[in-house]
Amino acid sequence: MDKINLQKLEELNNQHVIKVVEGAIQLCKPTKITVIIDSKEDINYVRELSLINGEERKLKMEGHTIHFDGYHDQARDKTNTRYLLSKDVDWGIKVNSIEKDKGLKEIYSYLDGSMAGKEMLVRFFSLGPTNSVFSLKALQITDSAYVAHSEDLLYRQGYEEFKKLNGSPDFFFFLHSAGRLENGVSVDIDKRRIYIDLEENRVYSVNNQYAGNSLGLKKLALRLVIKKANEEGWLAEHMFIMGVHGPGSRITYFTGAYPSACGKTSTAMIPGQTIVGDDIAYFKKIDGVIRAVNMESGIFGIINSVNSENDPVIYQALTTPGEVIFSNVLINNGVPYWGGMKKDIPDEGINFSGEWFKGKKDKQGKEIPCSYRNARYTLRLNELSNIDSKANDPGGVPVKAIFYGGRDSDTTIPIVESLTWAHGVFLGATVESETTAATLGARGVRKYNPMANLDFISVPLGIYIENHLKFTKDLKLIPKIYATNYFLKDETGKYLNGKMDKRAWILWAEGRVYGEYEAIETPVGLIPKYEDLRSLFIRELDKDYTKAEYIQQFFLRVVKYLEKMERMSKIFENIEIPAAFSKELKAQTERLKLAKTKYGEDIISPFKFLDI
Ligand code: SPV
Ligand code: MN
Repeated sequence: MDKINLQKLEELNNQHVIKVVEGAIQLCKPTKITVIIDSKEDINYVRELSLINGEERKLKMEGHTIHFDGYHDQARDKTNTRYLLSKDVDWGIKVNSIEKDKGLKEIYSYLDGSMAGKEMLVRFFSLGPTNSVFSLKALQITDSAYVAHSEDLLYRQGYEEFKKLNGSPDFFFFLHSAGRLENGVSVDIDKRRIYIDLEENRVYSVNNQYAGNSLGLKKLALRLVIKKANEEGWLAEHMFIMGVHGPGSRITYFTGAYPSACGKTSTAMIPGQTIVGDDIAYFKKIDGVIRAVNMESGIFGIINSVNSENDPVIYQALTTPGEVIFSNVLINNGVPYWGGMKKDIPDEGINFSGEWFKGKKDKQGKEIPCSYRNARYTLRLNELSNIDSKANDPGGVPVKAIFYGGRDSDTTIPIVESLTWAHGVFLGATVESETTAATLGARGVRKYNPMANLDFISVPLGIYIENHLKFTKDLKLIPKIYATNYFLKDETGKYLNGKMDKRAWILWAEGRVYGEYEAIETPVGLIPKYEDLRSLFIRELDKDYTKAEYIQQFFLRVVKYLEKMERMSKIFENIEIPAAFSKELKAQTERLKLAKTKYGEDIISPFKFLDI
């Protein structure tokens, strides 16, 4: 390392940082080492490097670039993401793990010399706002300028934050190598590994570039942070945060968890509201109030179906000058195109499969779309006109309501308010969702996904749930909890709701926070009254909302719900869970059975519950 770079490291006065960097150098054997600090010049250096090394290419629009991930590296690889464990664990959920010594040996062998002929970048970030009780420190070492550039758009700079550690080892460490590149793309995908060491607070990732696999600070950090949060009594969740704009100038902060590709970003981007974050939130109790921060400062969002109607604010950012990384879309003549953009798509160009033409088939004979279903854009939140004024507030925002939901085509109703906090935790912990293109593997398979966080939970599920149950102890104000479902379908497979209907539901929930709407009590919780939704649909969406639509959407599908309760009982019967949670499961099952007997029907009209 040259003198200037060494000096940058030494100025941190932290022997632990030096030791970690030295270890990474010895292992990866880079040809050049560059330490990046919070300065504009350094950040710009990374951006330029990504163009020089070919991981990104300039597009026509100023500030826009394209990055391609390998054809088989288009989503999170759950199979090769493993915890390094020195002894067996029983977390009550499926844990992908490898014996620590064996795993380390394997990943060290892939990382050994992985940066020969390449440049190692040493980066410092803050997870959460800087100068904040929420802030955690993260050290990222990578040979991918694309990874480092993405992190500049998605996270807050942390070199100055590291100085505040005063020599302590209380930071996370992420070591990544994209491995061998061809055309700026990782090629040794069969040797892709992501190994998480919860004891050492570090993650190794090799032979990949897709951000969910490569960026230390995104889902890799989340796993480390969930463990830390659970030990310290706070929460780290797979959640958006938004300001919901009620009547007058009232802003009410909501958070919400949905599995990947199930509507987190589109909810946080509902027109008329303001966004704090779209993916990962930290929650702490401060002076008797739950406050939350976005641990990120940008969006790594799914681009398919972003168009001027569905998401005008993001569409504007994607079609005007400004710093944006497009990934895995179609490029024709320096212009990006993607599915569902509501514009004519050219018949040829370059995409994630290389040279592309309309009708091109993969090895199985399946047509290759112009953009991959999980193709993405990366940008800073402050590129967006609807960023909330408190998005970077070190004290976070006060949380008044929490949403949970999944992609459920046949069981759960569009929105229901929990009866109590414990019932709400139960609703969150029993989320089921059909799989999407955000992870590799089959799509559309119903999977249990507690708090939409299953992939990242790094402690026993019972402890995770217990931590949620007791989180509201001694609070002045307990947030309301809602379970939502945007994906209910009729028998012919048609969605029962329009994409924008969630705007009416969220404003109903906002009014409920202030007791402005009455609700109907059903066995699964409190649902909106028809008249209230009708006036919200007119006010917010200029849409006539018929009684027939309401009934079809809010029919209580008792048999389906009971089947779901049975699936849940099976899942939980072998897990050590808090008694308060088992009580909720039993009570909801009993209420459903009672309703089934009382009404003698498999599906019950919401109006029937009005006379209870
Ligand atoms: C998700 O899949 O939940 C994402 C994208 O937010 S990533 O985790 O980075 O793959
Ligand atoms: Mn996510």
